[in-house]
Amino acid sequence: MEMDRRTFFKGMVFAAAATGVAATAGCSSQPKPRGADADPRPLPIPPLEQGTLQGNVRRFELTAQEGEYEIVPGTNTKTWGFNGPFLGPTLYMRRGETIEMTVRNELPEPTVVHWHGLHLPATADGGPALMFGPGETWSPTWTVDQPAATCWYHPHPHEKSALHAYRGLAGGLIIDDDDSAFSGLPNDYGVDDIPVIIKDANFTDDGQFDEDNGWLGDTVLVNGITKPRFEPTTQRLRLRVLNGTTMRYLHLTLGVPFTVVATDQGFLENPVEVDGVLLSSGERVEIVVDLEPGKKLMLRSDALPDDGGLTDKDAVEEFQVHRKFDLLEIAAPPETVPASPALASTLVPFDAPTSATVTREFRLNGMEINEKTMDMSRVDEVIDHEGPEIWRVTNENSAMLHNFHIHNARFAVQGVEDGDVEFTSGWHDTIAVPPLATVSLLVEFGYYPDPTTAYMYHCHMLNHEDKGMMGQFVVVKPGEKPALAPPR
Ligand SMILES: [Cu+2]
Repeated sequence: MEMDRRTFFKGMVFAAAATGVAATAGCSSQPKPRGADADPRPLPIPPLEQGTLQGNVRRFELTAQEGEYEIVPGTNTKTWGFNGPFLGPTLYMRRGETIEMTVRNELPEPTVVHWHGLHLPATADGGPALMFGPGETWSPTWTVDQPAATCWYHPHPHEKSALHAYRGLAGGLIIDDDDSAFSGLPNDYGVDDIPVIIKDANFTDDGQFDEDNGWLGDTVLVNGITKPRFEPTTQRLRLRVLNGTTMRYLHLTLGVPFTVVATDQGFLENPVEVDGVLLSSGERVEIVVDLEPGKKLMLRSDALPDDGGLTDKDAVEEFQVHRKFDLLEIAAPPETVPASPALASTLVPFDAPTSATVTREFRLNGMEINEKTMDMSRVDEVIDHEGPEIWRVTNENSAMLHNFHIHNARFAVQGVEDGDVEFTSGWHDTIAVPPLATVSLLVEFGYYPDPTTAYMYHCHMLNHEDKGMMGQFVVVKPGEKPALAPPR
């Protein structure tokens, strides 16, 4: 069925090209998402899980489990989730706290959980060497030592990250601090500070996840359901948007200008007004939008600007860069709601260093990085100092989208050669690397020397990661040699 559809689109593209019409196949004729004809349902808000706080220690318990969930109205889909049938609670933690996490595996197979965007010891990072089996628990601990940010957590088992996340193992993670209660910035979780976790899926005829054909799903979910609607009670909303899809890039629009206040790794120095923002798989963005009485909005994913940098017609079609989706309806606010105070014009000083003593090159090609596929027993890079590094990442493929994520790190984009990356301000941990482009990243790592356990860098299109598009680095003391412990 998938092949038939692809063949059909190819025909459309070629026919359009032959008649000299701009190739816009897929805009009006794209497959109808599941649940599209149903009435909107209220946007589910994942519970805010604050754990238990004793002194400075915050303890969480997460259980990865099987379940069923009504993703599409009237259909029970078999799912996986944390502490519930599908997705997981939003974890809340504050800078300076010690976290004691207990994750229990009640799934039928091994998994492990990666805290995406966090700076922490490698033994807590949740790489594939730390997988644990059914009935087992894993109890990582770390101290939160980074600015406020919207992060997330998802599985990272060897060659199965895409499948586990696709089945529903993903949740938001909010890091808070004492420096980010900015004037006019909404921060009432679930009221005006809203998590927007976007996933996509294909379904079989009997309403189950299609796991053979699910990597660019025709149906897009927000917080776990199709066709959600949010009823605002305030004039201003802050949306913490996560692209939790396996490999679908999103071009977020609202039909009105909106304001970006934070990227993956926290607040910008100054809010930036935009008409849209591109989010590759794994990236987050915090946006603020002012609503007008009587006017509803639709958060959408639009066609990717510049086709995502793809020029090859088959690739344009393969990666579905023209697809458009309604994501989240935002109902009109009450007429009586008071206007919010002006949003602060200065947020967090941007203090990225401008130079580094070590430069490394990473060439993404096919499912390889620097001509290698992932090997859990191999250390690809050794970082034996605390200072920043420059990582130059090139997508050598003209006809493939890739992006790049570094664990235990934040980076500033120093430059983009031979391509365009739409939003480069601020601190990131995941970024699109357009076809044939090179991005230069000024990377700061958490410094937790440990020769025994590796961190990962990889393409965050999870299907690519699982096919081997990943490498390992260890952080050690000056002069120290890596000595990987055997997988757990
Ligand atoms: Cu990739």
